Amino acid sequence: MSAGCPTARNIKRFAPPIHLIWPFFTFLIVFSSLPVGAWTADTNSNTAISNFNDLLAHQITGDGNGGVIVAWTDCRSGAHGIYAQRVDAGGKILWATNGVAVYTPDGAEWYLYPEITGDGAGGAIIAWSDLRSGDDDTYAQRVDGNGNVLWTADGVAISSAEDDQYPRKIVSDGGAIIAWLDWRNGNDDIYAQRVDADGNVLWTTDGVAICTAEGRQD
Ligand SMILES: [Ca+2]
Ligand SMILES: [Ca+2]
Repeated sequence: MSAGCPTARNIKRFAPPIHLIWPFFTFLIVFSSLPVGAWTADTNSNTAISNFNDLLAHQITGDGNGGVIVAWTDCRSGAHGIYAQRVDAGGKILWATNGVAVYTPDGAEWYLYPEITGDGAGGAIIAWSDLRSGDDDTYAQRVDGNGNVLWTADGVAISSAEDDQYPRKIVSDGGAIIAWLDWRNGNDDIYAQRVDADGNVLWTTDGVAICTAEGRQD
C-alpha cells in the first residue's frame, strides 16, 4: 500500500455488491492470459493495465471496435483516484502507461466505486462517488477514444445531495444515464440522472427519485 493511502472508509451500511466483485474476477481471468501488446493463450504472460498497488473495483466495457476500456481505482497519489485504460482488439495498450487519470483526489479517498459504459465513439463515460465535499457525491467524466478527458476537470457533478450517493449502474444513450444508491432521506433510495455527450446534466438537480419507498432499495 502506498504511503498515506487510507486503509478504511466509513461506508454507511454498505458492502461491496456482487456486481462489483464479479467484474474483478472477470478482469483477472481476461487479463491474466494477455501479453504486452497482443493477446495470447500463454497463461504465464500478462498484459499490464496498471502496476500500482491497491487496485480495486475494476469495471470493463467494450469500445465498440473489438477492444475494451477498463476503469479502476488505485492509490498512486497517496489517495484513491480513478484511472482508465483502453486495449484494442489485438491486445495493444492504447492510452498512457498505467492509465489516464480520470479523477485525482486532493485528500484521502477510499474505494470510489467506478462504473463505466462505452460512449458509442470509441471512448467511455465513467461515474464514481468521492468525498471531496465531505460526504459521498456522484461525479462522471468522459474519455474519448484517444484517452483525452473531455469534461470538467475531476468530473461533472451528477448528484451532490445531502448524505451519500453511490453509483450502481451507468448506460450510454449518446451521453449517459446513471443510477445510484442515495441516502439523502435517511435510508437507501434509488435516484438517477442523465448527462449529455458534452457533460451537461439534463434532469432535476441532484437527480430524479426512482424509488424512495421505506427501507432499503439496493
Ligand atoms: Ca452527498
Ligand atoms: Ca428507501
